[in-house]
Amino acid sequence: MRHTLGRFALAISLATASLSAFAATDSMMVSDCWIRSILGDVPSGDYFKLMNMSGKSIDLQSVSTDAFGMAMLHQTQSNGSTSKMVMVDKATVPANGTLAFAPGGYHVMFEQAKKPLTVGSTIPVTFSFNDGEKISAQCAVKNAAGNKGRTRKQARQARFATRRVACTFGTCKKRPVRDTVYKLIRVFFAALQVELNFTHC
Ligand SMILES: [Cu+2]
Repeated sequence: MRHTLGRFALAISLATASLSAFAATDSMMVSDCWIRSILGDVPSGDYFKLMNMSGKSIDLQSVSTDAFGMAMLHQTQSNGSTSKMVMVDKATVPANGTLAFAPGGYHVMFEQAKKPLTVGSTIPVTFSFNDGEKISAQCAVKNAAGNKGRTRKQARQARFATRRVACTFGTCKKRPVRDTVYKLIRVFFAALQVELNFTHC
């Protein structure tokens, strides 16, 4: 009973801390799940955290959703300067440990979207484990930059706008060198019209 209460308290505190949805069985919890929406027919990455609350290691074997025709477990492996993506048939979550699916590491690749993704919406995703358990979690659709609606550029502009307001009221820290450098960088990229491209992983 005490164990169950502790687990409940843990789940509540985690949910409060991250303000994000989670779903769990007795032994496993899925949290912070999000799907990267990329325009066009580019595969979408799915990222989340797994927490194994049991004394045995558990393998994530597959992930599925009605929103996509295909889902694969991938791992980005890098050796020095190059990195490549390999398909894996499982990802092991250590006993009483966690495993993060995150850009640059383990990720799920969704392909063949049934309909265009809407940033800000959620998609139900089912996670299947080798102990026979399945967990259904709601995954937030975010844009390529990994936030709920702003592009990287918009987020940066918002930060600058906040700072401008603070400076108007004389409450911002003076940082003339950094501001000049940022301005030069902005002018440089604006001149080049550089657009950052993202891949699903
Ligand atoms: Cu991949």
